[in-house]
Amino acid sequence: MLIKSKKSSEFLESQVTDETIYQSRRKVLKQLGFVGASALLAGNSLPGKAWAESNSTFKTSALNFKKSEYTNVPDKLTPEQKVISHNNFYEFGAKKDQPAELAQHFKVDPWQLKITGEVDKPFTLDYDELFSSFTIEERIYRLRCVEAWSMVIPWLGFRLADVIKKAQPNSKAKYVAFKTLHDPKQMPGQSNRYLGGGIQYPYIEGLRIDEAMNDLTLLSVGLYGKTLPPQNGAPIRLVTPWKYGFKSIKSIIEIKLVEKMPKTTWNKLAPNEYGFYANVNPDVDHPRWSQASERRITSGGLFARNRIETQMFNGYGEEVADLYKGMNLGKYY
Ligand SMILES: Nc1nc2c(c(=O)[nH]1)N[C@H]1C(S)=C(S)[C@@H](COP(=O)(O)O)O[C@H]1N2
Ligand SMILES: [Mo]
Repeated sequence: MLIKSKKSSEFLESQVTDETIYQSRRKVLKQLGFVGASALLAGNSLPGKAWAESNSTFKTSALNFKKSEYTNVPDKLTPEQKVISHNNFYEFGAKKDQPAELAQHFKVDPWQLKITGEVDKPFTLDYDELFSSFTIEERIYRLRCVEAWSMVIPWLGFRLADVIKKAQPNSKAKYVAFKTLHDPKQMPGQSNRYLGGGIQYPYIEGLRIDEAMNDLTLLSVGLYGKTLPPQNGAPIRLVTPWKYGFKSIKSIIEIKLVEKMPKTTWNKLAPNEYGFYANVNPDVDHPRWSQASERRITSGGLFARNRIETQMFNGYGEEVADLYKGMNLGKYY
């Protein structure tokens, strides 16, 4: 069991920053032999952070949407510029500022998203159909990364449940498996293992069917009123706000209903650190850092101190706690 008792002084005066946790996550990859001198070279030879002003060539477009019951939150929104410039998307580089830069030429149209597997009515959505088949609504959710930083993001999207229902799952459909596009020509991290952090691509994720059908579970096609920028997972990505961010898989091409628990990317890489469930839980620490608190990214510097307590299920217990009744969440982390 990974539950540790919290010493209150431990984190209040913490010297732990995202930077150290991030380095620590990379250390595992290093131990596995994936991050070395060439990774640093690959990172350092890139042209810096000026992209935001000068290099943003990808065009997003305004979307029509309706408000939802999930827009009334007490949290302050994370500024759009931070949402689209501080990203985890290892296909475009394992550093936070790399995806925004290296994904600018990513082609999202044409696109095909297949809904398949244990269903009676498999179907495919092309690029335009991603925006026209379901009613798009706005939902403001907290996003809590396993690295102990968080954001508050106004997503646009629709319920995964509606997509799954349309495909008519059969009785063998117990889990849902997701897959990101595999296209090393466009995604440099997929062909350069130093840039891509040693992950085996394509990136894959999974949910239990009842988690997938939960009202909170969103397929997002936009944020801040517009289509998604590539660094945030264009044209369509998952958002499961009560789970650590790595469950929210980006740039999805396949949603497959399956009978057995699917493999997932970070769990394959370090199973003792990243579980299948990955529910946000302040009482179950990561083996190498505490999950009791997090740094909320608002305005202010990238590594500015803005530490808040992490909430069980990221504050969405009312909606999701029932899914895990009777489960030992220290074991099923
Ligand atoms: N395909 C893919 N999906 C991914 C990732 C990734 O590297 N590849 N990173 C995950 C992680 S660790 C987080 S925290 C979120 C970050 O989403 P954001 O950049 O839109 O904030 O995306 C998740 N989805
Ligand atoms: Mo993350």
